[in-house]
Amino acid sequence: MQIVHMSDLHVGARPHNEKIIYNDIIDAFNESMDLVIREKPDSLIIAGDLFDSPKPDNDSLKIVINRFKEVTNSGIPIILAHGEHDTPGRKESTILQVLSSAIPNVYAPLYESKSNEDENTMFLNVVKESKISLNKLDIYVYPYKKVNLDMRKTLADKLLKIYDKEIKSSNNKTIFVAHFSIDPYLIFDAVADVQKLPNANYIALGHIHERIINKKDKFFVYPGSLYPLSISEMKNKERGPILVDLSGDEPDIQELKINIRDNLFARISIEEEKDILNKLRAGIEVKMKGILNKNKEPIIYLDIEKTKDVYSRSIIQAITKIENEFNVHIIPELRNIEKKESSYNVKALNRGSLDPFNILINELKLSDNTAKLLLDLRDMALEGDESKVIEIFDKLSKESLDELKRLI
Ligand SMILES: [Mn+2]
Repeated sequence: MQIVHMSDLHVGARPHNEKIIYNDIIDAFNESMDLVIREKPDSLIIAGDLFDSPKPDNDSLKIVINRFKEVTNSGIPIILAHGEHDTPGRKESTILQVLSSAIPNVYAPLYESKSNEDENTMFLNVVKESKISLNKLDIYVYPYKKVNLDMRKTLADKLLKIYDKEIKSSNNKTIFVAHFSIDPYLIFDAVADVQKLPNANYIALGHIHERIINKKDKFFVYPGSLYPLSISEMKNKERGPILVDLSGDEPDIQELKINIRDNLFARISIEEEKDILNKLRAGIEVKMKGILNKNKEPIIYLDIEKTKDVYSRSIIQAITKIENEFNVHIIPELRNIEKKESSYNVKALNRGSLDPFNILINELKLSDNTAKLLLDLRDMALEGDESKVIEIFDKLSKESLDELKRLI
């Protein structure tokens, strides 16, 4: 008897508005579904955050529906737990319930309380209705409620005891599925401590984006995020679905691997315009030595500290050059050195077809000089440098007045 356990896929996420990561996450999802179909487990369990949003974009939705149909058509039922990201804030049907209505053998239990039941009856019903029985396997899906932490703690205190009781009374193999943190693994939003987890044969968790495999006392697993969604998630090297064999006394797990590109982090400091290229090159070169996946161009999150004499735009232009030189994708974050006390970040500028320099020249037919002055004006205004702003205004009125009048 085998199941596949996944969590925190975050399909539809587009961190830093990067299309490359959006596509990567979809690739990671597709690759995982290929593995699931290949392994043919008795069920696929997703312990929350299948989607990054309660209203995913249509492309994400279409891909998930098509792949889920393939999975269920090959005889693998899918059990979905609601997560923080794919549960809507207000009372309405969830996207997971929509999937469950649309595709046979997709389950997404979420208890809706009835007005006439007392509290104890309700808790009992929550637990009973969260149970999915599939061929000698009882799966219990803990409900995710979008309420504040104190309320979720109170709920967990009551529900986990009832789950434990119910699970003990089962004659089948049991799986408990939940999307929450537990103390001491992630304290800040833990709903209970680890001892409170019910005594199921296997506990399929989600929410913590780091991979945790615990075999002592209670057997539980956090598969971790399928793809690194931020710099803090990069240290996780193991990514992919968890294959769990429940035939023996103890679950036997196998970590299936998917092939994602490297996500790295580098930090550089630029003090003068003339150093931009060399500093970028040096910063990237060091990181390129540590690349594990040689087949896919890596993503490098580049934290750039700069003095205010260095224009953001000059850095962004140089980055495009460095990306081609090293075959990397850089996600820049710019900060001014002088302004450490304020947390103000100079956001990276748009590149490619939306490059504002190109727009000013090609669309508005401005000269290079005027376009440069206007962008400098924008940069200096963003960076709050009043004296530079006045200086640029002065230049514009001397050198570009005729051009600008033409635009009015
Ligand atoms: Mn998540």
